[in-house]
Amino acid sequence: MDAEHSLEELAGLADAAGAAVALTLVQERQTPDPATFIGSGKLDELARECARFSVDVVIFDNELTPAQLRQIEQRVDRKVIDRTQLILDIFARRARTREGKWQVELAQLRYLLPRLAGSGSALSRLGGGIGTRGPGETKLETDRRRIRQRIHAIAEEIDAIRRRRTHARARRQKASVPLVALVGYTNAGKTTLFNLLTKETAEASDALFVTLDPLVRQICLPDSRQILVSDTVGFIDRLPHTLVAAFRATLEQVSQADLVLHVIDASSPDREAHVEAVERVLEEVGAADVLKMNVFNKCDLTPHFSPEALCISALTGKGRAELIDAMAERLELDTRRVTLEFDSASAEDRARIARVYRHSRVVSHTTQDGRVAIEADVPRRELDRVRAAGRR
Ligand SMILES: Nc1nc2c(ncn2[C@@H]2O[C@H](COP(=O)(O)OP(=O)(O)OP(=O)(O)O)[C@@H](O)[C@H]2O)c(=O)[nH]1
Ligand SMILES: [Mg+2]
Repeated sequence: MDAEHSLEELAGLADAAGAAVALTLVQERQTPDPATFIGSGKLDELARECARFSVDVVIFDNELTPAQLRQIEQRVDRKVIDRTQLILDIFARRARTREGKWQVELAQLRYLLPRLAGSGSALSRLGGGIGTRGPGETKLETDRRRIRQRIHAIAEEIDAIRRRRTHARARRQKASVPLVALVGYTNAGKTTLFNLLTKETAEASDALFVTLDPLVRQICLPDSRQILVSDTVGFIDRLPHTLVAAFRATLEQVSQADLVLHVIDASSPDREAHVEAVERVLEEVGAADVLKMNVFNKCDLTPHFSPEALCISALTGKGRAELIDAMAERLELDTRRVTLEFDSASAEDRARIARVYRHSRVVSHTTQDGRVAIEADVPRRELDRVRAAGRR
């Protein structure tokens, strides 16, 4: 994404954080200044403009080092934050559930910890080389220790939630209901589509990062099979790493899905860059290998979009039936032909045989000397259990 579009997106993010953009400054440089990121002259200009527009806060589109942040803050005499902090701030505002709040706090603390030394603390105002000992340092150390303890406590809570989720997942696999995870760039229309598919009324809005907490609902396919659909947090270009790490439990659901439905805003001029950003995050959360399907949304705004692509409008409902058909087909097609052996004297194996008939298309069934051999097309999500039976 070029600087101009990236800044437009930053303005959208600022808006989502409740800030109004007073002015925008761009600097073209081969390499950033190691001390102040932007050049010295540009920094003076920034300080002047900040005073002229009575700016409260300066937002950098790039991630700044703790030292750069401090330097710039001193020179412009304003609060300075970077893109990562801005996104963390939005997430903090939006988090609703306990888990969501914890995940955001964890990300914020992890981001804060290495930056704690500066931030205009009493220590740096003592001036000169003072500060190797003394009250300032003691306070800093106490703060650091407290933050580390808090990080530890939160991480444990999140872990507990994650374990419960693993149990829920095990139950789901037992019931063998396939899970379709909606993913996509923020504002692509995931929640609108989720509502269209599930007849839910989750909040969808033009602001960025409206959805943070994962939602899962069951829907019924035309062939009366059930599937689960999940809506989750949107992705963004340069999604802060601390956030990806903190939301790992949430995003892991995506890597466990039977099908990832990548919702793309077909009307966005940055469509390609958004698709790439989403694919990078999918890789980062270990979901690159999950069966994936692209769906182009907002086709009411770009009616002449590629005819080969799956085009829908989550807003008007156009393409809903086609999408459901395509999902059903993908979920069914993704089967493996295997030959399974069972012991007809074992009650466990008889239950497994019943299960194979329930979830697979059986090609042949032969019995000889108490051994049952079944050749069948087995859905991928059943394979693990099937293999467990085969290994015995
Ligand atoms: N014109 C048009 N607008 C749409 C369509 N689908 C969604 N929108 C609008 O796009 C905006 C974002 O929709 P959401 O469903 O909140 O998007 P999201 O991907 O869930 O966004 P986050 O949860 O914030 O990441 C809303 O204003 C929707 O009304 C569509 O098919 N056509
Ligand atoms: Mg949403």
